[in-house]
Amino acid sequence: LYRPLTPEELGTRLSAVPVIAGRVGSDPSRWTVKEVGDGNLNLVFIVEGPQGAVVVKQALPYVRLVGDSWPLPLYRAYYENHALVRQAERDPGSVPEIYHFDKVQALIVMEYLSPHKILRRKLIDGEMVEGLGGFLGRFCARTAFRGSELSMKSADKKKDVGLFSGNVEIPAITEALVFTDPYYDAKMNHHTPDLDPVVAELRGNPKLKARAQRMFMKFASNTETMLHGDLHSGSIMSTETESKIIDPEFVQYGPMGFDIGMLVANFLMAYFSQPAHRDAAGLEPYQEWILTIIDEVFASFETEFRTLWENERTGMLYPAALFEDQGQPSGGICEDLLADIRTDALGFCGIEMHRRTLSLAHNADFEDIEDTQVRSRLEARNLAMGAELILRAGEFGSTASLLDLARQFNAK
Ligand code: SR1
Ligand code: MG
Repeated sequence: LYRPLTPEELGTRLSAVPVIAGRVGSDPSRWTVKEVGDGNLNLVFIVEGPQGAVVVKQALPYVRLVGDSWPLPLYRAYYENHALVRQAERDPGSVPEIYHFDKVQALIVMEYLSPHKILRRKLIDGEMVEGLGGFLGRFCARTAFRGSELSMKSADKKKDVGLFSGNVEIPAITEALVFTDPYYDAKMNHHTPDLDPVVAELRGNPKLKARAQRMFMKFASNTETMLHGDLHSGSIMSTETESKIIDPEFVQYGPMGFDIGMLVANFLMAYFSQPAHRDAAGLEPYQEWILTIIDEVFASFETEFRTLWENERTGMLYPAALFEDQGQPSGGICEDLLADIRTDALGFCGIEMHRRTLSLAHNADFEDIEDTQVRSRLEARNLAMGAELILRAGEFGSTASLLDLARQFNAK
């Protein structure tokens, strides 16, 4: 019954869906349909008509990046839809509005974000986004806190963990491509040739691999909260003043530091790749702007988390009665938890920085650099900082020390 859509057939096949007809117009012969998916997995169509536009995202039964030799279940759209519903509840306005979900066709019809552009592209093009760090930090804090037993009733949380545990093959991608493949000569890996000596050094470091495996264990075995699961700059769409989070199909329950760690890694990769994208005059101010975003992400995450801790601690964890009733403020305990989340985040951050240069799925920040000597020089800085973060994750109590380390590697 499932059939992938084509731009030619989409009008005929979806004209009877009331919400599409209502938003785009009832006569499909007046619709224009473009397939614009440039991600690794799905089809994405923009459907425009006399009354407006919607986006139709449809899962393919295989990994688009690789082809039908790598099958992938369609049910991931079901989990993505559930994730979007929860994110909209936990951080209203942060994700596109969902209009319709069709389980059999594995498709989601959602708000067309315009004039938004994928953030990764904006970062490559040197564009700034107002309020970006604050928005992202608050999203990570709200979804982390409100998706955990700090806020949820234990029974609801357990039910939800059960629901999402059916999403097996998608986390398996992260388990292989993010946590395992970068650290050995896996079949689908590829890297810029000049990096060979750097890669050999990383893969020859047992301490580094053991730390990465420890982070992997936390990712695989810890169900603290519902994660976005793939929060990179390709999963964010922005205008000059507004941002939205898209694409939570890698949703799973996992450690609170994972999303923020991935996010920061993608800003660091944007930072390290800049010398290939900017002329000398614009380079330093733009790189420094990227670092301010990282600072704002951590600052707003922590501020928002503290506010939620004070006002919304309605779950079974850290009940106020255990502390305040005995005249013992719980603020210090929240700070300890935030410090643990930051340490985890920086470990995950280093691993994401490695996998985007060593494993299967790279990113345009580096891949768009045609001169492979320039690319490998910048990627080497990224790999070296990633290794420091994995090995010394607990040593960056202040974001300033993290940003200084980035500046040091950038100057090498
Ligand atoms: C085979 S999928 C490769 C990558 O694309 C997604 O965006 C995830 O980041 C995944 O690791
Ligand atoms: Mg994606």
